[in-house]
Amino acid sequence: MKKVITYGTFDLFHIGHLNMLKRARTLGDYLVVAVSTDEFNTGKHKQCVYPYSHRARIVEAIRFVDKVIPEKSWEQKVEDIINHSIDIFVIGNDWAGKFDFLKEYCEVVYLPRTKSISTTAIKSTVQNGKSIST
Ligand code: C2G
Repeated sequence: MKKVITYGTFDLFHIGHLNMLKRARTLGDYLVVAVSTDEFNTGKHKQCVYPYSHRARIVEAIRFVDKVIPEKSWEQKVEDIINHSIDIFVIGNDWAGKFDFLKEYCEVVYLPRTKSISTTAIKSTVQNGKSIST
């Protein structure tokens, strides 16, 4: 069984998140998603709309997500990869190169982001009373 892991905040869950999780899952047979805790997001200077418990439960409800764990620190990735016997680490190419040090432990794959959607864009779209285009 090929196990995949990915990390993220997944606030205001949107199609960009879904595309990433689906593509990550299709690289293997089992997908672990580490969702950033509220405390960790403070360190990322990210103020979430949804609290961790909501973000984790939404991700957990996705058919092709097999396990959700909390992301509490930048340093936990190596331990997660070892503890969960991960074969592939996947994340968006906005992080390209940042996690190459994990190549010692597993395959590292950076996938293109979904264009023209982001949590930030959603927030401003809602504030302006507009809607997201397809
Ligand atoms: N993503 C995407 N397309 C978008 C928006 C996000 O493919 N339009 C991907 C990101 O590249 C990332 C995942 O969805 O792989 C989650 O994105 P965020 O919730 O913004 O997570 P981030 O802040 O990048 O946290 O330790 C790593 C960090 O926790 C990653």
